[in-house]
Amino acid sequence: WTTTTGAAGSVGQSKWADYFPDCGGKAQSPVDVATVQTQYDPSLGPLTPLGYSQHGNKPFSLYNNGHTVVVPLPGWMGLGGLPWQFTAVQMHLHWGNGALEAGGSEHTINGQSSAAELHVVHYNSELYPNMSVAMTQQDGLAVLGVLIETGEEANQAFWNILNYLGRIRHAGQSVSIPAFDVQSLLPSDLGRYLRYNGSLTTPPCFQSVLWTLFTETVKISHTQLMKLETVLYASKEDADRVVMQDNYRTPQPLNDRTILSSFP
Ligand code: 1SD
Ligand code: ZN
Repeated sequence: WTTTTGAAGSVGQSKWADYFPDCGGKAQSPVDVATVQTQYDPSLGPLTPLGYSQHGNKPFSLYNNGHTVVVPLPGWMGLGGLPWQFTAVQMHLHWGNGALEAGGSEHTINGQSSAAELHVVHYNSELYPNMSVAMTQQDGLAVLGVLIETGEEANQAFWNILNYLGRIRHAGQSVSIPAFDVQSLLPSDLGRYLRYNGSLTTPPCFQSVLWTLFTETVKISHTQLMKLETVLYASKEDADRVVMQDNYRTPQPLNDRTILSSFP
């Protein structure tokens, strides 16, 4: 499948289902959240990131996989507050194309895109042995989604990633970076979120994800967003340069799903 970069990418998305049948399924992600149609579920308590701040001073790595920048996460990081124990696997970002006011997030709220979106991917380590097995199971994964907007000030936590993008401009490259507090990338209010069952937003689009989308957004500066949107290439070092942009999937039909909210 082609990368989601550029116009070819958005055309490409409509063809995913030809090669990956699940991409045409009834419980796909992302979705648009119509806030008036969400349903308050008082049983949804605050989520607790476990060990996110204990990086142990072992360096992280940063990897350009040709469609996003990925930070693999150590296995002691996990999530509490869900029906099973989930172990962190990696985090990555989705963004737009450098145009002012252009979208970049995958999830949208009342039809509005945000500039970018952070995903922290976890697998159900209580029921499954690893990510590859879990991603094929209906209750296999939990992904945290954080909507990113631009603000006046630089977000110091995001420099921990953005500072090093220049070292992995080409697809396939990776670099070792100083470890940092992963929780500092998340919004401060982890008690207000939306919850629904959906899928991976890239092929094979398995419908295995319990999605949590925080309602509080995080802010990065315009300069930081521009770095994210212009520094990386989706192409390998020896190939013609293709800037890695618009690596987000557009919202998919909600069908018969209900989006729950953790607050009234
Ligand atoms: O797009 C990512 C994809 O790169 C991969 O990380 C996958 C998990 O194996 O997750 C999707 S996503 O649904 O988290 N966007
Ligand atoms: Zn993602």
